[in-house]
Amino acid sequence: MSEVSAAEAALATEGQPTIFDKLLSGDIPSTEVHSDDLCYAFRDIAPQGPTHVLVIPKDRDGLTRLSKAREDQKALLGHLVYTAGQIGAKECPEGFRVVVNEGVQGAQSVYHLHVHVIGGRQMSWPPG
Ligand code: IU
Repeated sequence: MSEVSAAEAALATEGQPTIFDKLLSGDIPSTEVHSDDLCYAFRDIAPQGPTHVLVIPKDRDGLTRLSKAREDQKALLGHLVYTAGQIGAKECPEGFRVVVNEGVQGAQSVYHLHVHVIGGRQMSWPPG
C-alpha cells in the first residue's frame, strides 16, 4: 500500500487537468464500478483496503476540492456521497469509510474532487 506524503500533497497542482480526466476519457484505463450521468466510480490504483473506490464528478466544473464547492453544486455533492454509500453498502456490508481529502494538510494529491470508499478490513480511529 502506498501513502501520499506531505511533500507529494504539497506538489499537487490545483486547477490543471488531472489524471482523472484521462480516466474519464478512457485514454488511461480504469476499472469501472459505477457510472451515471453525474459521476464515475472506479477502483483506486493503490488500494488501502480490499475495497477502495473513488467516486468523481464527470464534469469537474471547478470542483477541484471540497472547499471550492459552489451552492449550485450541493445536489452533486449529495449524489457523490449517496453513490459512495451505495457502493460501500454493496461491497462492504460490515462497514466502510467515506473520505474526502482536502488540501495539503488533508493529503489531497489529485485536484478533481473525489470521494474515497474504503472497506473490507477493520478500520481504526483517528486516521494518520
Ligand atoms: P487523494 O485524496 O487526492 O490523496 O487521493 C488520490 C487517489 O487517487 C489516491 O488514492 C491514488 O491512489 C488514486 N489514484 C488512482 O487511483 N489512479 C491514478 O492514476 C492516480 C491516483 I495518479
